[in-house]
Amino acid sequence: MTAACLGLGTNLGDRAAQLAEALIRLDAVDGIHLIAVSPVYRTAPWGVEEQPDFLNLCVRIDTGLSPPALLAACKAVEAAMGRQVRERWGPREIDVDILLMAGAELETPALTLPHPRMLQRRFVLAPLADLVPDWIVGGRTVAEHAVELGADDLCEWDEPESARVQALLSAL
Ligand code: GSY
Repeated sequence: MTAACLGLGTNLGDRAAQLAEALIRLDAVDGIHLIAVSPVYRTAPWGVEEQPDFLNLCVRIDTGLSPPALLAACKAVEAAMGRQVRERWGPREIDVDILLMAGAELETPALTLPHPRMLQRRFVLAPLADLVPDWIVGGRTVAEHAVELGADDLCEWDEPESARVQALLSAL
């Protein structure tokens, strides 16, 4: 089993319900076991500014899957939830990204690990620092990266939506 972290985001529809559904679908995959889920953050859209705010969270898993197989599982969850192909950086029903896999550094056309842009995005680092503050990426802890990135856009704990996700997950 390998420890890994995924980042989830959504800014269309019932966002908390979609985060919970994605987590339930991931946990149902053979070879993926949910270990811990971060709080939910309400975050300013990155990339294209004229779109609704996102809800983001990170999840820690144990997995027996290889990186390409885990990527395929993440894409299958997105497809099963009806994710539409829209403009790059545009709105989306659900996004499931692999951020980190313990001991894995790779660069292929389909997948780069650690995630190549995770250290520049507060919507990734804030929930990730809640989940695995001591994990080392690029020679520093996740918590250190989060502090260094600073706070200049909306990225705040959404208590009601965190509670909704937790309640929906209690079905697990
Ligand atoms: O890269 C993931 C999708 N995405 C997000 C996101 O999840 N959260 C925020 N705040 N902005 C985003 N822009 C894109 S694209």
